[in-house]
Amino acid sequence: MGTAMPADAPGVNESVAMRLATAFRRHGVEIVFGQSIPSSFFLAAPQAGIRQATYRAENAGGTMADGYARISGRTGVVAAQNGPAATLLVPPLAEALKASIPIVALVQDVARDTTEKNAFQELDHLRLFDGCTKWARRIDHASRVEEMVDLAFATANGGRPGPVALIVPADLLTETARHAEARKADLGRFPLDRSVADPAAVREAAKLLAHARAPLVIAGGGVHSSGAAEALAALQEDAHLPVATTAMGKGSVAETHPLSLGVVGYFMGDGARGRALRPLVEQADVVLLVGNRANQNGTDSWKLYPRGARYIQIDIDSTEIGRNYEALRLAGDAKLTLEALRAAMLEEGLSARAEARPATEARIREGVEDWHRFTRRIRTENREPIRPERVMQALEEIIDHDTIVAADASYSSIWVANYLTARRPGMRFLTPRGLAGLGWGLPLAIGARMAAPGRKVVCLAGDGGFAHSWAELETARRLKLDIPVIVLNNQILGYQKHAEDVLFGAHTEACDFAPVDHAAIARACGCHGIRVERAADLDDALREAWAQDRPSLVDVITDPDARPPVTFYDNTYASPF
Ligand SMILES: Cc1ncc(C[n+]2csc(CCOP(=O)(O)OP(=O)(O)O)c2C)c(N)n1
Ligand SMILES: [Mg+2]
Repeated sequence: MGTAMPADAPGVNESVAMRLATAFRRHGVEIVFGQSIPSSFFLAAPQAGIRQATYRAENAGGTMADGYARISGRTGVVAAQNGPAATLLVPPLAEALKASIPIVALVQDVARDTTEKNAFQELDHLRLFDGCTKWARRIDHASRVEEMVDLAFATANGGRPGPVALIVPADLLTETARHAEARKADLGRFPLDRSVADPAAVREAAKLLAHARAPLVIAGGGVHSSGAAEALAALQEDAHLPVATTAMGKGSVAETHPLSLGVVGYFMGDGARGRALRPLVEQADVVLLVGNRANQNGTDSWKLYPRGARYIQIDIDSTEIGRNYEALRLAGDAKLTLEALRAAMLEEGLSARAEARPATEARIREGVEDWHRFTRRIRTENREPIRPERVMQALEEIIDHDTIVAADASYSSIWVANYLTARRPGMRFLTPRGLAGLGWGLPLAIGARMAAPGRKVVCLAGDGGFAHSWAELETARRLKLDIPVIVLNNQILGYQKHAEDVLFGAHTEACDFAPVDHAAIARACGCHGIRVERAADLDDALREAWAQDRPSLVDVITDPDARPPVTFYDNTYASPF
């Protein structure tokens, strides 16, 4: 049996399933992450030019769609069965809602004439998805397919991007719908519509920044979503503005630029790249937030950003502007608004900025050099158990400006933010900072790899988080994705354990695991697997992993006492530096 319905099978070309697939293709969809259901959709999809990428578990599949969207700039699409499968889409849709990533979830529903009868796996999907999507609707009539699909894509990609759920009853999919409405628009990319902030507000912002004593830009993930990295880099260089980022905004400017502070937030403690740069944030008098929702982690529980400063906020979502810091409102797309701001600043005159530049650059250079010196031994010495900082140094040496790094939640995201360098504006570091859920690393990497043919995508995960998505190693193998996965195997829920120790002076028994051989799990799934216990073997193991044409896993036995530079850990443990 084939995997696509023969095009000449009676009624196929006129089925709702086929029309759905055709409409999805019109919106640029080439891949749908799925597991066969809705079957009539997936059997019709190849004829519309859409392939299925089969996940093992729905929560991972939704996250693959997320990673795909983050890298492709197009809508991630995931499909699932009604009931239990649909419930597993809640976590990835919730992450996408918080991180503003457009996903269309196509979810099958029970047949229309069986609703409210305890049909098999019947569930109120509209209520299920209410809290984790921008929009959830059911298609009830064959005549409304095109309209509803367009509404779904416009909602996902329009304004502040986010996830939507399109619910389709199983019986509707096989119904005949003869008169497809002739629609032509491709609404599958984001940002869908670009709008620029009010020119008067842009001029006012330019004036404030041009004449500030100590201005600072803090860029968030919205810069990547808008494709605004080049525009921000031009503003940084031409208007002589220092730029820091959030974890999701990492790579929105090159961290090798002399005016880049790197990532600022809740990890500016001992060993942080940004530790010595904290005063540059605290002493800023005009702060430009762009695509940055000023959340708890990014602001170190709202203690880091200066209280007395004047804020300017560029955001596509006007409800974010001024939420945590009252701000001059620049509601609009980041790219267009940054371009307008740069032009307005050049017009305003930048002599004060140019004069201040050498001193600002010197402070940043000294801070970063200080960090290099302070962490040199921990990054380069071969200690056992292996220090994560040593792993990050090995990774820093093997990646290039085109590599996409995906990290799981917990310490992995922090190691990446702190120890890897963005070498160009637009370099991507994918972290699940919407909700910081464990298990996102590998599926984010899979989605990203599918969106970036020919590019290297590497995944970093802790052993606890990785246990949420082991099964997807088989997915990566089957889909022939050459992703190196590095597992930081400290045999504990590190963040949980260390934070409990600091906050309560004790931790619960949940924090310690029995030993797990992740390399053996990888090999059992047909992937390449290496276990590394000696730091001296690390670089060769990474190179070996990098050279594979299939997924590879490097299981690094790391120091359970190693902590990234979370600020509130300062002075709570013996210095390892
Ligand atoms: C789905 C989910 N469950 C629980 C948590 C709470 N949590 C945050 S960090 C952490 C520990 C993670 O351990 P591991 O993945 O091994 O990384 P490590 O900190 O040891 O490097 C836990 C349990 C979470 N963020 N997400
Ligand atoms: Mg761990």
